[in-house]
Amino acid sequence: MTRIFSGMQPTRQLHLGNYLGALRNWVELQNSFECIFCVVDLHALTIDQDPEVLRNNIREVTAAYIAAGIDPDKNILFNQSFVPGHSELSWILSCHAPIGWLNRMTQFKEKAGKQRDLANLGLYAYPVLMAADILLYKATHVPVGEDQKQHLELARDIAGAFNRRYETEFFPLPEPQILGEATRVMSLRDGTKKMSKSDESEYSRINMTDDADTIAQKIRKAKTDPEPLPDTVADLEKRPEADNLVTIYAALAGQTREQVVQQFAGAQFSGFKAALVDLAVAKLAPITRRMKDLLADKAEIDRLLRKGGERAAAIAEKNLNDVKDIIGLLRP
Ligand code: AQP
Repeated sequence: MTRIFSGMQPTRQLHLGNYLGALRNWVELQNSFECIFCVVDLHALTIDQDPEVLRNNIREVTAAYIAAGIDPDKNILFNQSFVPGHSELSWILSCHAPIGWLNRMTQFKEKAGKQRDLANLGLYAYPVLMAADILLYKATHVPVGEDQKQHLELARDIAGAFNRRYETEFFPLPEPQILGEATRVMSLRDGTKKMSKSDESEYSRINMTDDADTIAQKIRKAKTDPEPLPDTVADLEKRPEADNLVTIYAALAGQTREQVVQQFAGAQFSGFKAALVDLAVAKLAPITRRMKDLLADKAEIDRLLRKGGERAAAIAEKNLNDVKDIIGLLRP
């Protein structure tokens, strides 16, 4: 049986990378598979949070999921902290994950920076909590952007280590699903850096809540080189900013990069950017409008999260009890 699990952190606003790299693919997957979509609010605690802002961001990410097309009745949509099993399984798995495996995680190295000793333990243990999120539901597939590939490999390693230790096949080994043209959307200011919520520059990303004027301004200011668009994709190889804009266009238009390059071959970037603005606004504006409508009724968002949380908790409780039985924890 295929069961999909994926999530996003409610740390600031979602951006085009989150949308094209993950969320938009979820919308497709919900038509064919059983899906569990989570707002991973416990993960968000790995950075300092203002409680009121965090509460709002949890509702905003929920609204973004629904506005992008996730059906909260058909799928399970909930916030992670509603289901205590995530933290509990995370502890159990952390006792099966050698520190050496965690030391290899590049995201921790990047986020902790030079002052590694001052980074919090949660940031270090983040991939184990992520493994618990997935394995708590015995999910088989996890649609993510390319940046999460290493964490997914760790989740597979931990599941395998658990299965071997207890001579069981209890946990499926979850498969990453890295889908679409835009698996790694880059910063609009630096084509070698991933578009990220935590980038200091607002001009590095397009947020899902940006209005048409802001989107236009950010795309117009996006870094490019002086050359016009080439006529083959191979010629984009050493032009990361140009490559990124072509990739974004292709993903938004539902085309391949080859098709985009053929359509705009020889065009100046000023003209291409104008076409990209129109396309981005046309695709994002309806989502932004729907998000605003949804956020006007916070009680309804909370109700949907609670309903989804209760459905998630039922699956989680059964699986966690099975794990406790396997490892010898008494359930008197
Ligand atoms: N630039 C990106 N291109 C493609 N996919 C991306 N994702 C994130 N950035 C890009 C995918 O979005 C999903 C949710 O990510 P997250 O909320 O867990 O945050 P993150 O991966 O840590 O990325 P952010 O948004 O850049 O946040 P910060 O700045 O806090 O690190 C994941 O599937 C991810 O792959």
